Amino acid sequence: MALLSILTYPDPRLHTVAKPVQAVDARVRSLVTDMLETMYEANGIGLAATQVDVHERLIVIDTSEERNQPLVLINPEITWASEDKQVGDEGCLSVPGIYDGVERSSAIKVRALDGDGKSREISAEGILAVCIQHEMDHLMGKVFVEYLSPLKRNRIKTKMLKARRDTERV
Ligand code: GNR
Ligand code: NI
Repeated sequence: MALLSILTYPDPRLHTVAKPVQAVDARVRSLVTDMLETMYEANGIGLAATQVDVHERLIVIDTSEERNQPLVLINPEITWASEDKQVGDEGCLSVPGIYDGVERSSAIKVRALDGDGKSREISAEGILAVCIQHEMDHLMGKVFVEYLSPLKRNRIKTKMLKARRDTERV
């Protein structure tokens, strides 16, 4: 097990488009373990491989209150998305301290391989649907702040760069 470091916006590597996972082998299972550990340690409800600088289509999620229901989605594809949309406040481990509204489909169906390499289709609504859409955006190189106005996004960018400078000065 190992904690992985999480890239922070505006790191250009966050805009990399991930490639499919070729095989759910020992390397991938070990990455899943490390990503789950990193997500739990950071108190996040999801983590995409992109955020730990691995550009493969793999995400881990746990939206349970008890933090004991890990969900592993490998090569996820949305097979259905509701026309009905909802705006909800989002945050991101790669954009710490920033929360703002993003419009997403209220319900989705997703086909993906699980941690054992078995194909599954899951239906999601509520925070799980939001989280899956947020994570799948990461795999496409998209960070949620890109849905905000250019003004807000630039303020966030400046704030993040300043925070980075401040920590580097210590
Ligand atoms: O921990 C997280 N919380 C969250 C809250 C609302 C909408 C999306 C998320 S995902 C985020 C973890 C993260 O950055 N995943 O990429
Ligand atoms: Ni995120």
